[in-house]
Amino acid sequence: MSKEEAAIAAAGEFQGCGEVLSATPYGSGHINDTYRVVSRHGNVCGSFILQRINHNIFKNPVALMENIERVTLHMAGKINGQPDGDRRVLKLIPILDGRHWLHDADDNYWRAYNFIERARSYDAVENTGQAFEAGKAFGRFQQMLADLPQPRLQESIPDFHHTPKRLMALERAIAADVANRAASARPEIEFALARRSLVSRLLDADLPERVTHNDTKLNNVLIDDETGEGICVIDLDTVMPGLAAYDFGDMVRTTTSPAREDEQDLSKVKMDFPMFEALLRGYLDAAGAFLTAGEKAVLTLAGKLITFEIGIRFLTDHLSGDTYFKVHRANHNLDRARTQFKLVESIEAQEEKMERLVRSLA
Ligand code: ADP
Ligand code: GN1
Ligand code: MG
Repeated sequence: MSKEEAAIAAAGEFQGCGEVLSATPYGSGHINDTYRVVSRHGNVCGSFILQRINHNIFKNPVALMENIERVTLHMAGKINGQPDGDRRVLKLIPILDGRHWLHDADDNYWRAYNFIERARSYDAVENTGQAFEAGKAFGRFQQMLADLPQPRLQESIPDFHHTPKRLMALERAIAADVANRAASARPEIEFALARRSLVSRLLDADLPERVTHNDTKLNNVLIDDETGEGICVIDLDTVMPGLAAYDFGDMVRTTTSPAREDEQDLSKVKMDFPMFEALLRGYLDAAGAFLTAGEKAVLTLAGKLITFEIGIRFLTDHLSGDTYFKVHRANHNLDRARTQFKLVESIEAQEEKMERLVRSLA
């Protein structure tokens, strides 16, 4: 059975799916397999999103799905009654027995969401309006989850943003050099090791734990085609306890550079200051009221540190023979690491100006 055939078979298990016509790979994520499923009810065709959860990476898919159930229900309660409410939060579709995931005979875990129509995600930022809207959407997301009732969410990936542990993993990968790539990645390895003093700075800052998204890439927010609003935050696998700074940091990484994450022409990669300003304004518009002074004080640092952290992770995966992130060409993870490190340099060059802006607005 091909991957698409397996997806079509899985799609047929979800309630109200009708007659499944097709399942087409969708989006540009690095971990899960995402499909847009088209199905027919009588003469009417509709779409939904189907995802196969990568359980080599998410070791406890049921715990992950329980987190998503709680989070989507909580947000739906807040959004209930708002105009366009059903496009503002993901809604899980149940299977016939009422559960929100399917565990198939091949040990795959699947889930399905309503398809948010008339909106799309962007892999690279195009204008300051998008940066503002992305910042605002993720800020609102944190705000809606600030009063999520106990118990604490489960950690879908423990130590996900523990940068010192990410650096230790890089050091292990350099020493093991299983793919024999360390020699050709010397400049990137040196770049990373020269910045070891950076890695513990957020953990040392004594910041409050919150419910955070933890994967706030620009392409994890859907932008409304007509109004340009950041209408729905998606990709909820890593929603778990974290620091607000992790989310803002990953927004800076993906929403201030006009280049894609794997751009090979490094001259195109930079932290664009007007984008940063728009992103910051959008984020503070939604989150400024609940963030503490300590959280506001680390926003620039967060941008640099989280960009550095993801760079370390791409480099580690390159040295380990590309076992974690999906790759589509030779040296793909190395190219991704290079863009992150170029961005870190660009942030370093503008850090004082960024700091001044944060102090004036936050
Ligand atoms: P991944 O973990 O692979 O990044 P995502 O959940 O981000 O998976 O989905 C991949 C892409 O599919 C997104 O960038 C977005 O374009 C699209 N997408 C995901 N969920 C929806 C949805 N409910 N409605 C419309 N498009 C969606
Ligand atoms: C992965 O699933 P996706 O593509 O949205 C990764 C993130 C990285 C990102 C880099 C679970 O996100 O942590 O920042 O790639 N997700 C996981 O693009 O590791
Ligand atoms: Mg995604």
